[in-house]
Amino acid sequence: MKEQLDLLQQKALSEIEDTHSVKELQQLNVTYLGRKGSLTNVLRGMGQLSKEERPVIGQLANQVRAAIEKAMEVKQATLEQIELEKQLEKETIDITLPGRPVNIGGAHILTSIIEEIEDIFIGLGYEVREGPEVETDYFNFEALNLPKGHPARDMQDTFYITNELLMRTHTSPVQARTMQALEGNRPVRMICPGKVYRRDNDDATHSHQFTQIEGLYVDKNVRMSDLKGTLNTFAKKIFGEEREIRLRPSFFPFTEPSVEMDISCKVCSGQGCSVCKKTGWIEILGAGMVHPKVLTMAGYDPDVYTGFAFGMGPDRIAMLKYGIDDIRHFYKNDIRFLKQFHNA
Ligand code: FA5
Repeated sequence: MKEQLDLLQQKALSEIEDTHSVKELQQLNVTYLGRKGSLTNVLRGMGQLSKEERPVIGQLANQVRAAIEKAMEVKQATLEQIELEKQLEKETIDITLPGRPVNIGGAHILTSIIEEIEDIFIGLGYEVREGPEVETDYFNFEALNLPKGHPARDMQDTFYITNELLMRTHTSPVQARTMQALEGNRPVRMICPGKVYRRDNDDATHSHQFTQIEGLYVDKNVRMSDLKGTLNTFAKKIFGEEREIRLRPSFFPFTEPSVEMDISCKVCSGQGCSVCKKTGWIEILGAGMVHPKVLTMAGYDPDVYTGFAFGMGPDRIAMLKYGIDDIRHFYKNDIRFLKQFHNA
């Protein structure tokens, strides 16, 4: 029986040594030490032993059990360590791999140009105001000296929502709103950027939805020369010192006299080319002295206060500044186009 136990120990230790996984080791534990395992099997023959032999073999069996258990413990620790190392190796992050590129967004070109224009006018002492895009017929037209049925309403083909509500066709209603809010007794110096809507057919220079920036300066003794000086300063700041401006007589029902402002063509420096249609000049805004009727309707006394107003199209200004040949690029959201101006 002693040989049997020695043999069992040798076999068990060698098999333990050869195992490659914790699972195999657990199986060996059952095979050798389990209730129906090899060691239990050998000990079943103890009954046939003499009284003297029994404690000797019993002690030996305990030593064999302890040796097998110890070997299993050591092997288990080794196998667990190996498995841990394998897992760590599998989960290692290769910090030398290049990272995935992150797409960084940027302001839309129209947002950038509007902010640039805002900065210029803030520098001249103007405040920035906002007005609603869904506007009343009263503020969009009537308060601007365009009563119902006035032929000049046709100059701006309108999207009506109801008879009294419409999508504003220009930012000029904010003039009337601002003056009314100030109750006719305080000077005004404000600009108002925002979206406007017209039933224009889309082409290279027209969009049915575009942006405008309104400007309004009302105080005592505001003159046409102040308007010219302001627009000249603005044009040189936005387009460069070498650019010239030209004011042409025009008509708007809410200003008298009215003008349109042209800027000397950047492409041909005023010589005449296809961009400026051979004239050397390109129109960017409408302006004029606020009509006395508009001042009166807003509560300002035209014998005390005078003022000028202007309305420009940032879309057209951005096109001129950056040489963009089609206004529709601004609204297509093609990232390849927009990306070019992220640092503009
Ligand atoms: C007006 O809208 C007047 N409210 C401007 C004004 C304000 C005059 C205050 C006097 C005093 P006009 O329709 O010309 O005017 O438009 C002004 C500017 O908006 C134009 O010079 C042009 O730059 C731009 N614009 C007009 N229509 C379109 C369009 N369909 N697409 C893109 N830009 C346009």
